[in-house]
Amino acid sequence: MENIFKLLSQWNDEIILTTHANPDWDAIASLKCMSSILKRYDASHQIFWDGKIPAKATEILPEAQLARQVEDGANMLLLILDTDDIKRIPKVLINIQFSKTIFIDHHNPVQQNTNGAIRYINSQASSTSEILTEYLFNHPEYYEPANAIWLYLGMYSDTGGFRFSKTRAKTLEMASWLMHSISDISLVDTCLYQDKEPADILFLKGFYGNVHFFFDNRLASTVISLAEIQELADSLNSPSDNLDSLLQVREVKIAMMIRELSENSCKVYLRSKPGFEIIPLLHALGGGGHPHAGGATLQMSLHEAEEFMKEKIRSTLLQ
Ligand SMILES: [Mn+2]
Repeated sequence: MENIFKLLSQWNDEIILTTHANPDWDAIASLKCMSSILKRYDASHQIFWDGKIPAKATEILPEAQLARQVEDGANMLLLILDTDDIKRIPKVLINIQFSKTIFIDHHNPVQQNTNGAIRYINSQASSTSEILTEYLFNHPEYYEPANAIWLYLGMYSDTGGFRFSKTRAKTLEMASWLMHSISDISLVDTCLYQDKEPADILFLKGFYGNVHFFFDNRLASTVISLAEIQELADSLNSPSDNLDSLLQVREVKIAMMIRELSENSCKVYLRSKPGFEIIPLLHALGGGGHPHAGGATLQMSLHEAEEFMKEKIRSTLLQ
């Protein structure tokens, strides 16, 4: 980590700062915090993001832009936060040859050949926000107290409110340190729990209407066809978050939602309880995520995908 920050502080050319597509609050907080540090270094940088972005995030990071083609990356440094998977960054950046590429992330590593990239991966950390907070804790000269609320929100959301298994003593120590600079903690509620669109509520009709339980209630599964959400699709905010409510059923270990993308492709979303790590299965299917939350795209019809996934889950996870 020290080496990475040393390199950044000495970098004379442009830095492109980015994160995974559809940035979550951990990604947004990390971009915000890293941008403040780069400003302190007087390092010229642009923030690129892509996909679905929470409404409030554009207020927090007004300088962030939708990712666009870079003419010549040869002198540029690409700094990627909150993923170690080059396939998850904005598509227009994937095939550009940058002078240097740096990843800072907390997910369990996805093994990939990204020649010569510098990686700081701390899989023990709850979030990228936690990693950056720890750096600032040790280097308070770069700390921007106004960012405390966003870093707290990043940690809070990636840990489901300090409940998920990656929550450790260090997480709470860092959160508690940030609290000294937070004047209005209710922003957490505003950003995370009062951010829905009417479409998000209407979506629940199909979501709950199609739930079935399998394998002695250890799998809860729901499917959403294109027709069911046609009019809602554009306004939906992370509908897979609703899977958490299926895990509230005592016997359920795995919750699954399959969403039809076209006649022959579907997106599978999985969530699971501790002791049931879904990530090896998702990696095997070409997808990714966290040990207990993630997804993959399958080239199958909705019905085929559900049968296929039920069998995979039964044979690999529910033995
Ligand atoms: Mn994260």
